[in-house]
Amino acid sequence: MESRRIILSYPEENVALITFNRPEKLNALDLETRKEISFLLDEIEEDARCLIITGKGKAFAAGADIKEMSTRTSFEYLKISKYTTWLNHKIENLEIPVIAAINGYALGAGCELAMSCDIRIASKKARFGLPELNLGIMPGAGGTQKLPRFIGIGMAKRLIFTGEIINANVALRLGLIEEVVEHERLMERTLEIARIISRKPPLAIKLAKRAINATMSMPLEEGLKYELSLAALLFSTEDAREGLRAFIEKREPEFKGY
Ligand code: DAK
Repeated sequence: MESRRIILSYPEENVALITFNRPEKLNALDLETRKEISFLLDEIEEDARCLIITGKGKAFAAGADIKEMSTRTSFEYLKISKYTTWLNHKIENLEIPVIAAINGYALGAGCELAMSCDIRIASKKARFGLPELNLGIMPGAGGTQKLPRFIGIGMAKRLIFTGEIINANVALRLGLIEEVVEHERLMERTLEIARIISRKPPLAIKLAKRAINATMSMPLEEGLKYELSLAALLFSTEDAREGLRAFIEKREPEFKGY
């Protein structure tokens, strides 16, 4: 499917790819783009086992669309939160893993969206930052909540207060991203990881993701109880029987998805 702001494709079986498609504006995230992603997520969740998000041109996404923001009121922001804060939350809690393939600038809302993905693979050309304060505003779609969780309170405050833009190697060292690759290898490497994920038993992936996401804000003891209930539940699946049996029989498992 192709539209003005987003390209949705399926580069491999069970792997969906969303590409931000407004390179002339460095893929600035306007409301139309956000709505398009939001509408596509339900379909992708049903049709794919892994989603990759990337950007066309020299940016992943250089932030919210500043021109559009310049006339927006507080009231309007509250009204469209479904497409800002809660869109990121939806991506974070999608039932399939989401990988950000960060090809260039991931600034402001672009960085917030990347932080909402499960895994971040970046090109050496990628740049990261939350420079909202330069504009007299502040991160408003998860930035102040998620950046400290990724890189610690002190470094998050430094980046947010100064608006400093960091490169991919620094982002890797700080723990904001999981891997840096040569620019030309970005999609190849991301697809490699997506392929591995898409061949795992989907219910196990879904519950493992849920166990991690749902318990991050719980005390450890509560998290352990939650994990136990999900881990025990998986023993009722055919895929668990198959995976365990295949190991014992020294063969590759054939997962069916139930
Ligand atoms: N919005 C709109 N247009 C943008 C843009 C953006 N964020 N970033 C770049 N562009 C446009 C430029 O205006 C330019 O368009 P034309 O002038 O050609 O029409 C084109 O993209 C190319 O950009 P440049 O000419 O500037 O390219 P350079 O290579 O020279 O510079 C740059 C690249 C990334 C350093 C520069 O473009 C830049 O500084 N961009 C702005 C980065 C930024 O400040 N990002 C944060 C935006 S604020 C909230 C939720 C979320 C947010 C706020 C509230 N609530 C729920 C309340 C989020 C806020 C943000 O993300």
